Amino acid sequence: MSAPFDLVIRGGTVGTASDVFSADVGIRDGRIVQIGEALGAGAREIDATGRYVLPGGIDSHVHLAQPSGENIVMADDFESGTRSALFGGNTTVLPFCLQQKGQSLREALTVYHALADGRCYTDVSFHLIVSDPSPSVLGQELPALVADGYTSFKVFMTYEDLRLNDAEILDTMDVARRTGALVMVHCENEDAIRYLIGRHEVAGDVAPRAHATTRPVAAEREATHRALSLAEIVDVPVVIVHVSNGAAAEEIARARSRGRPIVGETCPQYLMLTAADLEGMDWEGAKFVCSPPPRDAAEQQACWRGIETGIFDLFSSDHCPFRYDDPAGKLNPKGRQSFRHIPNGIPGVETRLPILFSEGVMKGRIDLPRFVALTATNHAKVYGLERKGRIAVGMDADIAIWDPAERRTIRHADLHDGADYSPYEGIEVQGWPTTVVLGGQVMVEADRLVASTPAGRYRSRSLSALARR
Ligand code: DUC
Ligand code: ZN
Ligand code: ZN
Repeated sequence: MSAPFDLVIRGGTVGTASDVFSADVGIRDGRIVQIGEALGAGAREIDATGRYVLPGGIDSHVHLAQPSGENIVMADDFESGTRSALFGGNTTVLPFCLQQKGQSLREALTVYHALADGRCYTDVSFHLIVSDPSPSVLGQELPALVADGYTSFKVFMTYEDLRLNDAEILDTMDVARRTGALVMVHCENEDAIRYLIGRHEVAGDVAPRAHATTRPVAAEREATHRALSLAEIVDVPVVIVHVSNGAAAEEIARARSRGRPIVGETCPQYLMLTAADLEGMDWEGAKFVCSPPPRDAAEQQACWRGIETGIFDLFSSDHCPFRYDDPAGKLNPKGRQSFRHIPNGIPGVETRLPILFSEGVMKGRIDLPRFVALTATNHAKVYGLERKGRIAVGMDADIAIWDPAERRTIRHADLHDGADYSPYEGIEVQGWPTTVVLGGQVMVEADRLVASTPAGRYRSRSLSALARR
């Protein structure tokens, strides 16, 4: 008689967003089919004694193969980026599909699907970036794409070539109101930033550290307040992405106290880095240039409070990798002249989970269920991934098995992304996802990629649980 399960993960401690308990997990045809004690045999078995059996991470904010300016090349394509994500305990990532000005969203998606199909080591789904909200995009394309399972889109309040004005943001939010899609907003006031960049350049203050001083907390706080107000006026839920400081977090808390459905997201860089990191000698600070920029120790503590108290629902990497020592990366010829030409973004998809596990769970700031919620379950709920983010019968068998005793020092040499550095180099962590299972297939085992092919698939999404309220 054949074994009742394709795979049994036996004897581990299962963690969900609500509970922690000892159980075996039985998997068949890529799904979790039974959870309990002393399950029957599996064609394959993993002994998880002493380890945590958690939902595979869902990183709902990554950038892969995204066009990033003339002669600038992102360090990760879908193959290297998803491989790195997988080694970091993730089984699903949500990269952005960027609409270039004048381009249709369908054209942009055709390009991204061609880049991703057959090359991914995790499952993937796309958010759209709306940079050109023309009448046809808002009237026809976007509603049709929402119906096709592209149920979230991002708008920018900064970057000359991406920003939407308030009228355009209102019109784009109105598509969300009509379709049930979810809007994500990058909140920084572009005009204030332009003004400060001008002042710095006149003063000859062009080193990487000026990136932080030209994008102050006030520029993020004001834009966050405005985005929340616009969402309130249209009456739609909204995701405030990559929140870097306490004042912006307070805006979220205040909007919630008015009954607004708001999702808050923060990222490892706002817990682990500060603006002082941008002061490295010989342009090394370029390694930490991302937007919003890292702040100071007090803002790090404010972000931790947001994680501990529930202001933040999502902990994402905002993986946006560029090589440092590369003319197509951080040290491009113009970037060596002025901070404003240093591409914005840092790598982090592989280190997101170990950092939060070590700094959060192992140091007693959050418990294991909160870790699971922040890194997997909430992402699935917010972005409409109905069969993901939970260890429960019927769910996709996307599982990361963690060794909580494993101590590592983060070294880029041990990571798998396409960049040439990690902003977290030298940080010591305890706990690592040593085995990763995607759809019932063991992909990573004992630090080795054991999958012979990139088995990740594109996943269409339902409407957000928030929009369906
Ligand atoms: N916004 C992001 O979401 N990622 C990287 C850069 C940026 O501005
Ligand atoms: Zn952004
Ligand atoms: Zn981002």
